[in-house]
Amino acid sequence: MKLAVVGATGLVGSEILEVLDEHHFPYDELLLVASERSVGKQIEFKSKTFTVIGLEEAVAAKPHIAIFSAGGGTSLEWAPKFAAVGTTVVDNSSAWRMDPTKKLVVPEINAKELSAGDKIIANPNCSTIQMVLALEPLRQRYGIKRIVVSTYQSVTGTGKAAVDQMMAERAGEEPEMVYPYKIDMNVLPHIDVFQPNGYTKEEMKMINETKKIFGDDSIAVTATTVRIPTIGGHSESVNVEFKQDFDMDEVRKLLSETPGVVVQDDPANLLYPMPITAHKRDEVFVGRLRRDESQPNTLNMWIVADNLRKGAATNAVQIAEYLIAEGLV
Ligand code: A2P
Ligand code: 11C
Repeated sequence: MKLAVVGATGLVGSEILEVLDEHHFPYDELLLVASERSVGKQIEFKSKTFTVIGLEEAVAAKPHIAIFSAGGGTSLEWAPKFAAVGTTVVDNSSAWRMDPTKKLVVPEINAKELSAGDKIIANPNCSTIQMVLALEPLRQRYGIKRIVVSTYQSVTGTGKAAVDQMMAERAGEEPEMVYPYKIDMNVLPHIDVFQPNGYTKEEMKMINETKKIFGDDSIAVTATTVRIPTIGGHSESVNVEFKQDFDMDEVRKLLSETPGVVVQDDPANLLYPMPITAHKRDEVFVGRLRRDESQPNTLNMWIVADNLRKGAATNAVQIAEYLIAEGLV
């Protein structure tokens, strides 16, 4: 098993390496790939020294799987080149997600759709993954009519430069601006670029990706995505209207029995999900479960996950693990 990590020097790339290690991922050879700027750079991983290689060299090595996290442009140009030599690409960018010929996969929900012919597989956006994973058992049981989501997203979702901006502001230093405004001590109702309909691209990702993963265009979704000055994870307030009525005890039971989901819902003891406790964890945390008393069949939930883990690295590694386990590579 030859595995390539493309974008190995980035925030998600280094998280992928941590997850590979923690999961005891069964590779025989590991190729660490980045831009020409980083070629020749040495990376220490599991007491070994790896030399970063470029994309041409990585394609020539014909890895069985390449996990990409190097931006949409790199994926658009290079994923087909890997696929052409027989590599299965698991791509973290938004480049292929809405391509009708590509699968958009959260393994716990729809990995069964994958076949050996899928050479480019898309990993959803982080804020979408954590929401759909927590909603899936409830969707199966009650059916979903409409989702209203508002997010509180970590600066790590933007990349290392954004973390640097926040930390420089916090230290009273002159920051290199990544966001249009100060992020520390502030909240930006703006993630990714604005679209002609007034929504941001991040909001449209949540809307469109949710429908594709659930395989149901009839589900109504609306989103407001917001950047807050935190690291550790993305938080989401989700208001979901079901087709049928539900029972609160059953909702808790269904969620607590869902692999990858942890219920933290004990307000009397001040237990609820937070980015600080979700940080570096692979699971999605759910709490503040309560009936929306303003309309029938509707539930309020608070969902938190480490966006670099289940939102990116962990989900991608799980797809790769599934491909190996099912003999699809
Ligand atoms: P490099 O470090 O050589 O720039 P982040 O989102 O944290 O900034 O990380 C982006 C990752 O994608 C880095 O590993 C970066 O490598 C990689 N990357 C960016 N542009 C390219 C490119 N054109 N080809 C290959 N890797 C790229
Ligand atoms: C953010 N969700 O938090 C974004 C980062 O489509 O994979 C991931 C962007 C993507 O800014």
